[in-house]
Amino acid sequence: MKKLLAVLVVLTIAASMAFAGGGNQRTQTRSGDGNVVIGFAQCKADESDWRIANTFSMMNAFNKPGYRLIIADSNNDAAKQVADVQAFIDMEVDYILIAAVNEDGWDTVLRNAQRAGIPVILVDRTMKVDPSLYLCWIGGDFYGEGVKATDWMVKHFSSREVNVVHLQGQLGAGAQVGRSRALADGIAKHSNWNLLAQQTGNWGTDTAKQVMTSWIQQFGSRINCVYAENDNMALGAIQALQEAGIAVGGANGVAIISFDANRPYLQMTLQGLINCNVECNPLHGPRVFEIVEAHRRGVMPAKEESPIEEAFYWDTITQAIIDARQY
Ligand code: GZL
Repeated sequence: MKKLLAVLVVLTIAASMAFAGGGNQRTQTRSGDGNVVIGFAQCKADESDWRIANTFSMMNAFNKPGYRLIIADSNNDAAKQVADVQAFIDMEVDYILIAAVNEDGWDTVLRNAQRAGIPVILVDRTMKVDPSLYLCWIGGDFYGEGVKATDWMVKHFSSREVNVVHLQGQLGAGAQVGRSRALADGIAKHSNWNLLAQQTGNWGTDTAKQVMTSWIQQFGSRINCVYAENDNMALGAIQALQEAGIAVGGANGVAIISFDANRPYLQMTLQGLINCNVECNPLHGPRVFEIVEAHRRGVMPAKEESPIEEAFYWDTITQAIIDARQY
């Protein structure tokens, strides 16, 4: 899958049937072939199961007559991603979509896009810039997702001592910033919550497993909660605990909190290996396509938009719930 994705990302998606546009300014396109050219700056197309679903959602949504989607994969290199966006400006694409590796460092290049008259849409990840520099943002409420998780911790642990270790996403990514802040606020509010350790697992299973293994050596059975900022890192933590012979999940094992709620990990929630899995919807493609289509007809989108997201719990999830999921 990852190899296939890597190949596909290099290819530009061109359903190059000429778009016989007429009408007002926005129906005109800049490319010589009449296609609406979309430059998508993706952070790292295969950084996680979530990101793979997100990349395919975008590719499928823009695989339509009259559109050409060009994906630039920054491999989670923030400086390269800014350069990718500048390259899209120089190519005079019609729209730029960005899933930002990092919240910071975007002012200059977004001003360049604005001067070039190219609308910018933020997909998934937030940025710390003046909102006038982009058309709109669509993504999850990352702080709200974190609060769903800490609310579950209150219910599960009530007044018992909580010794939590925190596997963070890539530092500076909007999702990491929001989810981490929610845990920090929870720890500040509850005197029986102790943060034993905190480190990035860069959204990946292998890195998370290494980090968790070192924490098990350091803290052993004192750890009774893992706050993992995505499914892939939760899996790494579970693997490390199981290899150390430590009980995972359920009512009495080390409590596992995860984010994304991709189907394979909801299966693990049903098995009780993950206690609380907070959804973050990766399927932004169709909505972003709608926003572009409407904008070309002169319709301005809302500045911010977040899909409805749920949380799933080991003691209430069912197979029917999982089977009904889209991803
Ligand atoms: C969330 C997204 C995060 C996912 C990770 O919106 O930015 O990036 O939680 C993904 O799985 O890699």
